[in-house]
Amino acid sequence: MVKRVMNDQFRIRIAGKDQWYPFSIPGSAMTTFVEQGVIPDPFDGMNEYEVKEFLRNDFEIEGILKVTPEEYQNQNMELVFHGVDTLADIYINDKKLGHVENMHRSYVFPCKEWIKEGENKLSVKFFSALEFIESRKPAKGREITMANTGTLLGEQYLRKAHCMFGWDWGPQLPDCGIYGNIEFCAYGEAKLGETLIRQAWTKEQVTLLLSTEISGGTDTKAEICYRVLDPAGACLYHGTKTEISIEKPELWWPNGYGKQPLYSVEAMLNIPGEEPQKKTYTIGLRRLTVSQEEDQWGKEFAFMVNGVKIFARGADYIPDDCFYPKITHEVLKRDVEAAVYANFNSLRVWGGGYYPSDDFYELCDKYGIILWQDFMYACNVYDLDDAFIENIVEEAKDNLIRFRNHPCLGLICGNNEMEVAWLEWKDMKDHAPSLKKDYLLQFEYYLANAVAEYAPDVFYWPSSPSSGGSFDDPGDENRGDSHYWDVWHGQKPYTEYRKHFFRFCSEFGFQSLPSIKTIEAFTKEEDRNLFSRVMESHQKNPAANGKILYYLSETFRYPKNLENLVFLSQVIQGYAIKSGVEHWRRNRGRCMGSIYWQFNDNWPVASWSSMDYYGRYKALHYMAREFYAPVAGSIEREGTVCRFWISNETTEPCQIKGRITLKTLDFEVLDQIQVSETIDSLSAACIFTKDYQSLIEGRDDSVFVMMEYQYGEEQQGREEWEVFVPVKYLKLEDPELQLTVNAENQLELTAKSFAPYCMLEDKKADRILNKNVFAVTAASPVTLELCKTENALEPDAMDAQQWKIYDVYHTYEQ
Ligand code: BMA
Repeated sequence: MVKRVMNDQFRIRIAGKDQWYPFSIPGSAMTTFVEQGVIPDPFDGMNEYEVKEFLRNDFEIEGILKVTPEEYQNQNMELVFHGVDTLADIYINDKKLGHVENMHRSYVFPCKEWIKEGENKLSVKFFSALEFIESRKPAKGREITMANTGTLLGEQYLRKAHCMFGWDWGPQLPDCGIYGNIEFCAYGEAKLGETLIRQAWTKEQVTLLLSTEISGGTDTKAEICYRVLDPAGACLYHGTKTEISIEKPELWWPNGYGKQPLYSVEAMLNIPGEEPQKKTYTIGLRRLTVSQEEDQWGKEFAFMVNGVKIFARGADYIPDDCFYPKITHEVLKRDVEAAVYANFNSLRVWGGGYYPSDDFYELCDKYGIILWQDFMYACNVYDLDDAFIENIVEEAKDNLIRFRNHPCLGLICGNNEMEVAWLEWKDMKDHAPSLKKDYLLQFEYYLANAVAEYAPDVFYWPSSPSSGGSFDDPGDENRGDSHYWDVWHGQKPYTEYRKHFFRFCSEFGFQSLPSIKTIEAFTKEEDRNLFSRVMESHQKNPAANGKILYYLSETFRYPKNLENLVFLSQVIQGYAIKSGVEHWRRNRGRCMGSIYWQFNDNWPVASWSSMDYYGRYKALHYMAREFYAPVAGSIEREGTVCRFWISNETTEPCQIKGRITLKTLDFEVLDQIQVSETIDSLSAACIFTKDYQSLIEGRDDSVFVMMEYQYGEEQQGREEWEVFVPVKYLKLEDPELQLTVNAENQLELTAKSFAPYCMLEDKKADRILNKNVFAVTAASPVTLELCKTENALEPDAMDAQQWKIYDVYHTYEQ
């Protein structure tokens, strides 16, 4: 068996032009022609529009496939294309092997009869997706008239990441190329296919049920044999049995609930006289499903792992780049580490993007991130003709087979927001009833059946949000999952989150501006104004800059410059999401998940993300580390009454020692009580309630309340604070912040008076602190240190000067 990835010695040209340019795989028209200086960087200034026009071209790539005499002896040869984006004809030695039109699929072309010994010319002709969607003539009576905000109409006809045609956070840059790889395979009689690994559980043991496909040959002497290795690499089984029991399995748990031990299963195909073929799968031993028990409110919706119902804490993942070949292992690792940093235990792979590479699933296995995996359909109407049906079923099959064995896979979902759209969105309801019927066929028949066939143990959910499908009130808050956008799109105050008790909130979000360093990367000095053309172009939701200012005005004073506007926009975003999450965690049991919109960006832009395109954490991301912590305190204030809560998402009871204090802004203690409580595992409890009315009378703008608490063996200390008026009315004084480096090479920030929302940003490199966005609530310093994630830069000697300090007092003119 020969299996070779082809990635060098390729070249590319614009169709019809003579000049060739070097091309590497993965690669695309945009990656190459930006690098070659033929087109400008689309992320800089307003260049995206020029680059979009460039993508009206067709392109050709060519490469050489060398086949040795020994390889040529093989009976079968195949070219396998992973991630061809999107419309293309594929040739070997000028013989057309086929036409492809789905970037989400893998295509296998048998090609022995066209291949010769020595050099073979492999070529791919790409056709412009932009031209395709513009020239597509819809079937009569089935016209599609709707596209998402910022998205080009017609993209629903093409199986290409929808957001490549623009979204309300992304530019319209429908690139083309190969973002996966091309493999050359040569084999004899038969080829080893994929193995489905099922797990049958009893109390004490798990039995692996293995079934493997063989393609190509019918040789009855072919034999499949398996090897199972435990997490330490010791062999547990070697032989031909297809039912393999593992005693005392080491359980795989999501992040925060236990370890992620990984076993491996090797499948080998032995054919007499041939070299054995082998595939290895990394698996985790766990039972993972979604529990939908009926209860007093309706029906719960909770990931259940090894019998434990967990509260899902995470965000919605979108493609990391408009240049898909640039979404490398390093980028995905950065993402998953950022998720772990912020105490996520889950991510939702949102349906308007792409299916990430295997690396992503492997990283999520390793770090314990449960995936809510959408199929790639979002906010759309699809014309379900026979060719489309065949195409999407094959797409589902390819991807289900690819990720079904991963322990991180928690759920597969049909689409984003389409069920609810058919019932509630005016633009959607305008379409022909036959298209609405097709919705059911697509998601509740074809794709549901594909899951049942290729990933039979994975929970399937028809849409997000949904109450279970069949247009049965998908917006019902008492069943299934919910998307909530009245805060932000509906411009309601973020206190509204508290009026809702969703069973699982899989989308809710709030925008902010990206880091000033990020803005500097795509603007010239004269563009650095929120309402400049360039800034508005890097904001794809038309009303959003206005909303940022509106929400800001509710809480903060008018900022004195762009830098401070950026900072405050991020703080407001963080605070809004925090208030939603804390409320839902306080209602654990009724609500079992909060997945905020959105985790990341695909270019430098103002958006709902908590981490910007360059991987820079916004205030929200730092705040998520606190509000998503397994043990997290929160203060629920209503007028002058404060309720102090602890949420314990660990599987052990948690012993809390705390202190609740009312202070003046210059740190004078007005009231203090000690608390000591045990919080049950997997629950939330209010540990203290107090009405501060009489204590704050006449000075509500000059006091703050705080809860300090310690827990765990290391007596980790954390705090929460709250004020009784909007921060803009607080009589803040200059805290005269001092940043120093102590003997342990840690940073220490000291303030003379209350300094809410301090945030430190490294002026040079992008460094991640173990804590950021915090208040200085006492005369003693707040101590911070650099995080040493595997990815983070090694700390050089800390230098206080290299940190820019943001704080509320200095955001406005005095
Ligand atoms: C959600 C998402 C996206 C969109 C976001 C913000 O509904 O599914 O469609 O980007 O809202 O508007």
